[in-house]
Amino acid sequence: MAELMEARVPDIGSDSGVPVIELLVKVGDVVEKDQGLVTLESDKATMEVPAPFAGTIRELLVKVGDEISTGALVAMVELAASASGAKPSAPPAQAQPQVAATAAAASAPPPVAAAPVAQAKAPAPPVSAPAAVAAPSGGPRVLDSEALMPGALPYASPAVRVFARELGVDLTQVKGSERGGRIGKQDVQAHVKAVLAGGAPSRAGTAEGGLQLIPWPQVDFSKFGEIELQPRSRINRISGANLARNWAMIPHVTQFEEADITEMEAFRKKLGEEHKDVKVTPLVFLIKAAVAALKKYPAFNASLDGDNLVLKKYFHIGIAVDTPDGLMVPVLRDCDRKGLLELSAELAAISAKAREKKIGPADMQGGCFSISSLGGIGGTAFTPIINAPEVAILGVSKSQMKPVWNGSEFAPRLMLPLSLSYDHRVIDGAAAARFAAYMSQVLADLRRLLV
Ligand code: CAO
Repeated sequence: MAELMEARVPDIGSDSGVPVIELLVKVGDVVEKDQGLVTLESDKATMEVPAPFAGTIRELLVKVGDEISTGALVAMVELAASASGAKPSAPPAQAQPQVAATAAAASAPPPVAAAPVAQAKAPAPPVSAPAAVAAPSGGPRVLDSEALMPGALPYASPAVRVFARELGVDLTQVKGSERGGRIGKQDVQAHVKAVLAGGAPSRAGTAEGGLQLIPWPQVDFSKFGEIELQPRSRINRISGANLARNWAMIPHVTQFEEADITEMEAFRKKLGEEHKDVKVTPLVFLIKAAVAALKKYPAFNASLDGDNLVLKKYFHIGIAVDTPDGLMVPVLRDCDRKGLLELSAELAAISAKAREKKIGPADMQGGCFSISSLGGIGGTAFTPIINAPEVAILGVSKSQMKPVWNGSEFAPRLMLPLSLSYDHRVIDGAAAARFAAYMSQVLADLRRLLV
C-alpha cells in the first residue's frame, strides 16, 4: 500500500517566516529525491526546499506568498515504490535547503526531515497523468525535466535561478544540458550568447526576440498593512504603456547642459509687462531655440523607419502637460512660423484644453520633438523618456541664480538646466552634445535666432 510521507522545510537558519516565491511542482508530479519543491526567498538568499525522497506529490500545502519557516509542512508525498522499499528507519537527515546568494550560516537545530505518517485518512487523489516516461522497451523508467515538471516549469538550482534573474533570462526559454534536462549556469550563459548573436529561439517562435522578462512580482500588500485600491485613469494607463514601450525599446542617453538665460529673462519680463493679455513663460523661448537646433541638426527632426530615417521639413513641437488625469503631450504646429506671443497664447489654450479633457487624438499627433518642462516645479535635472516615434526630447528644470566665472570674476547669472534624451540608434553622443550646446547658445543670446 502506498505510503504518504511529509515533506517539511529543513533547517533554513531562521525561525522567522520566509516567503514562498515559486512552486516548482504541482499535485500529481513525480519528483526525484532532492528535487526542488518550492523556492523561498529571504532578504539574504533564495533557497529551494528539496524533496527528501522520490515519490509523487499528493498534496501541496503552501502557496506563493505564504511565509514559512523551519519545520513547516510543504507537501505530502507518496513514496515511490523503490524508495518505499528502502524506506529509511530514521528520517532522511540530509535534506538541506539548496541555498543561493548569501544565506546566513545555519547553526541551530538539526534539520527537520520528512516524517513518515500513517496511511492517508482519505484516499489519495487520482494522479492526473503520469509524469514519468516509460522507456520504449518497458525497461527502467526514465525521468526527464518535462516529465518531472509538466507545464515546462524550468528545472534548475536556486543559484542558477538567481543568476538567470539577474540577467533577466526567462528560464522556460533555456534548454538544460545537465542530467534529466536540468538547467546549469553554462546553459543560461549559452542562451544569453545566442540571444545576443540573434540566434536564440524566441518566445512563441516569433521573429521578434522579446525581452523575456521574469514575471511581475505578485504581492498581497494587505498582509503588511492597510491598503486601498485606486483604479488608474485611462490616460495614465495609456501613457504608462507608451512610456514603458519607449523606455524598453529605445536606447536612451541623456545629455545635460546649462543655458545662461539672464538676458532672456530680462526680455521675457519686459514682454510680460508689455503684453498683459498673455502669460509668457520661458517655455516659448525653449520652443524657438529647439526649432533653431532642429533646423541646424536635422537628424533630431526625424523618425526611424526600418533602414530609413524619415527627415521632417516641418516643426511641430509636443509639450508634456501635467493634467489631473495624467500626462498628455499635445502638439503645437509650425512653431518655426510663429512668434513668442502667438506660441504663448497657443500654449495656454492647449494646456487648458488638456486639463479640461477636451483634447482629441488629432491634437497629439504629428510631433517632431517634445519638451517636458518641470521648471515651474523644481529639480536640477531629469531623464525624460523619448516620445516615439520621435528621436529626442528636451527636459527643462528650474532656473537658478549661480556664480559663473566670466574670465575675471564670478558674476551672478540665471542658469537653466537642460536634459536632452536622445535615441542612440539615430543620434551620436557628439551630435547630442552639439545640439544641446547650440540650444544653450541660442537661449543665452536670442539674436542667434535671426542668423
Ligand atoms: N525655471 C524657473 N521658473 C520657471 C521655469 C523654469 N525653467 N519654467 C516655468 N517657470 C515659472 C513660470 O515663469 C511661472 O512663473 P510665474 O507664475 O511667476 O510667472 C511658473 O514657473 C509656472 O509656469 P507654468 O508651469 O504654469 O508654465 P510653463 O509654460 O512653464 O509650463 C506646462 C506649461 C503646461 C508645460 C506646465 O504647466 C506643465 O504641465 N508642466 C509639467 C510637465 C510635465 O509633467 N512633465 C513631465 C513629463 S514626464 O512625467
